[in-house]
Amino acid sequence: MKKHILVIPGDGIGPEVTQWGKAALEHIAATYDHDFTFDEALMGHVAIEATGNPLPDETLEKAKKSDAILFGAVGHAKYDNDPSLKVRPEQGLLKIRKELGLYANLRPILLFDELLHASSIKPAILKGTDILFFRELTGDVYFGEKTRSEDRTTASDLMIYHKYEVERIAHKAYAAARQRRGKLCSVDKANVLESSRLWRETVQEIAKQYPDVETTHMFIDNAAMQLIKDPKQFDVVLTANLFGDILTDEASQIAGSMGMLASASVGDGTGFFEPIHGSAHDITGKDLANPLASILSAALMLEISFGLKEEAKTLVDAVDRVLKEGFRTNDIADSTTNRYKVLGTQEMGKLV
Ligand code: GGG
Repeated sequence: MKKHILVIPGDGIGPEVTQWGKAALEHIAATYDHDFTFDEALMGHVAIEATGNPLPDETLEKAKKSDAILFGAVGHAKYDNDPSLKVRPEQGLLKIRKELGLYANLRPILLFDELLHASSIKPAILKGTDILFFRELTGDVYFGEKTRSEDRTTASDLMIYHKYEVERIAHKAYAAARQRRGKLCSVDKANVLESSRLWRETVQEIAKQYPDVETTHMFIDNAAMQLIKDPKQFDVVLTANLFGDILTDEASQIAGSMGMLASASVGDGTGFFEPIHGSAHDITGKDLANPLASILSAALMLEISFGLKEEAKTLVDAVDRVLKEGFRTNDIADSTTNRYKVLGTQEMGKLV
């Protein structure tokens, strides 16, 4: 198979981990005789530094022409400490999602048995958890109008959804639920928010087209609690942009670490694959980052964008084997025991 892949390493630990997602793809190409070609582009803080723009035109053009995109992370502490800065790295990520029509962000909570003890949640509660989150990605407060009063003492972010935005991601989530355990839980805050009432009404309408899927609705506050109390109750979780962002960071603790969770953003155009973690400037350049989420993002690319299921499984199995052999990066090592072999980013990437 011939495919052209754009790699956007981004900021902080992005380049360190993306190097291994790309290496995994190269290894798969060599092993299975595929022809994968690669190009690279800037986004985020590094792009602002080089061009003044978090998403340069050149990056967007390359993205539109590629068959899939492997991305690292965006962000820099400088912007967090100075909220008055108008141009921010995250704007690049939001814009590329919008421009490529990437409205559905799939975040599988893949729980490797070997990591049952890496979580602070009891293994008996976690074992058997298998959740697929559908986070809406191009609406909500992320894209609604933002205001700040002249005296700078009042601010607002518009939480806005259009019916078609809920419909299109709901169809994708229902289609996935059909292929899985046939359960879909839609998460909202319909007791308080009008945009959530539209969300719930729309999901209820779409549900009628999928009578074989069992639909439930849950308020976000309850969902956050249920996720750590009884995660096995969930199969597909469908939710809005902000709620999905928060819930999946919480869910990463089920998988043992933020460093373990991969994601796929899909919609109208080129698929976009990235770890859910951010740029983690506190550990950048220290060989401490976990490259597994990038490798697992490469696996999602193989399966979702290229339909290469066996190749994707090869990568997931490689991660599983390395964990079974007792190798860990710092974030998933249990400091109370010395039975694990703790590796840096480079060694872990090479081993997989
Ligand atoms: N790889 C994910 C990443 O870079 N996250 C940083 C970030 O600011 N994300 C915003 C979002 O996912 O909505």
